[in-house]
Amino acid sequence: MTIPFDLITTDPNSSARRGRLHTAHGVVETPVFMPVGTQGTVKGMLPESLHDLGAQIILGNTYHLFLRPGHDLVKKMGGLHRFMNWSGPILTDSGGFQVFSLGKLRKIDEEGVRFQSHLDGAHQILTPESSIEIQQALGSDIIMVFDECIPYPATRDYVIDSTERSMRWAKRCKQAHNRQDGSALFGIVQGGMHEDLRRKSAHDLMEIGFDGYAIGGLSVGEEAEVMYEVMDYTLPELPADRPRYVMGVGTPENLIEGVRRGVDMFDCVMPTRNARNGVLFTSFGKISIKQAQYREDERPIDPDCDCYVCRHYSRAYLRHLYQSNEILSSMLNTMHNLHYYVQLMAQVRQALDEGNFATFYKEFYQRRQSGVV
Ligand code: PRF
Ligand code: ZN
Repeated sequence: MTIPFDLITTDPNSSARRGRLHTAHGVVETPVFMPVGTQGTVKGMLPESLHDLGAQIILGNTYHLFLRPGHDLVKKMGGLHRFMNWSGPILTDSGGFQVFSLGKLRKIDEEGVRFQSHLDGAHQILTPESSIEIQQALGSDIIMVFDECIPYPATRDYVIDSTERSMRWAKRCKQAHNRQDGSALFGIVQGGMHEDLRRKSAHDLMEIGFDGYAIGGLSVGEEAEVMYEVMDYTLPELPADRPRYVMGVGTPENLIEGVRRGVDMFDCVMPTRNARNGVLFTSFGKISIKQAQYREDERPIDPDCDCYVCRHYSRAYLRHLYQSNEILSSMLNTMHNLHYYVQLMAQVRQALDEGNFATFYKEFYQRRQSGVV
C-alpha cells in the first residue's frame, strides 16, 4: 500500500504536472516548495506565520535532531509535530547529506557512516536502519532513505561504488521501515552526472518499490545546464504516478526549470539563509538590502508582493534593521523570501490549473529581464 498521489493535470506542452499528495498530517498540493526547518524550527519563523504565507509542508533533519536534543526526547515530547507546534506534514531528510558535509570527520563503510559530532566531537554512527528508526521516532510523514550525496566532481569508479552502496542501503531502509504509522518512504536516485548510472539507480529503486522518488546528488557545484540534463534523462525513468522530489534545489529559475521537466517537490535553504544575509528575492531578480541605494527608498521590497513585510515596511527600514544587526531583520527578510518561494509555486499550480503554464514560463523570464529595481 503506497500513500495516495493524485495526478490532476499534465501540461500538454511540457512535462509539468499538477498533483496532490496525501499524508498522515494533511494534503500537499504540488508542485510545492518545502521550507527547511533543520533544528525543529524554520529559523526566524513562527509556525503560524509559515502557515499564513501558504507553506504546506516543511523539512526536518535526522542528523541534527539525533545529535540534539535526541530523537528519544522528541518522541517523549509527543513527536516533532507537537514538539515544534507544526501540525502540517513534515518530510525528514535521512542524514545522508548532512553527515557527508562533515569532511574529514566521517568514514563510510558498508554498515553506515561513522562520524564525530560537530557539536562535541563524540563518536557516532548512522546506518540505514538507525536513520529510519530516528525518522520514525520523530513522527515524520515522509521518510527519506539513507544515501550518500556524491561529491562533485568524482571519478566514475567512485560514483559506481557509491551509488551501488546507496542502492543496497535503500533496500535495507525499505526493510527497516514500519508502515503502521502511515508514514511514506521515498527512495533517492544517485549516479552522479552519468546518464547510464542515473538510469540504473532509478530502476534499482523502482524494483525495491517506494512511495515517491527523489533525485539526490544535484546542486553540488555543477553548472545549471548539467543539472537540467540530469533531470532530463532521469525524470522520464521514474513512474509517472508517484511524486518526484529534487533535493536541495535551488534558485527560483531552478524550480521553474524543474517543474517544466516534471518535478513535484523541492526544498532548499536558499530563501531562509539568504534572508539572514540580507539577500531578498523578487519577481524582477535578487536584491541585497544592505546597499546604500536603499537608504532612503520608501518602496516595499517588491511592489508585486502582497506579503506581510511588503504591506508594512520600506526598503529603507529593512536596510536599517540589517545594518543594526537586529533580530527583526532576519525575521522579516525570511518571511518575505519564503512568501516569494511558496507563492511562486502557488502561481505555478494556478497556471497549470488554468492551462497557462507556457505563458507563465515566458513572463517569469521576461520580468527578470526587464530588471526594474
Ligand atoms: N541526499 C540526501 N539529502 C540531500 C541531498 C542528497 O543527495 C541533496 C543534494 N544536494 C540535498 N539534500 N539525503
Ligand atoms: Zn514581500
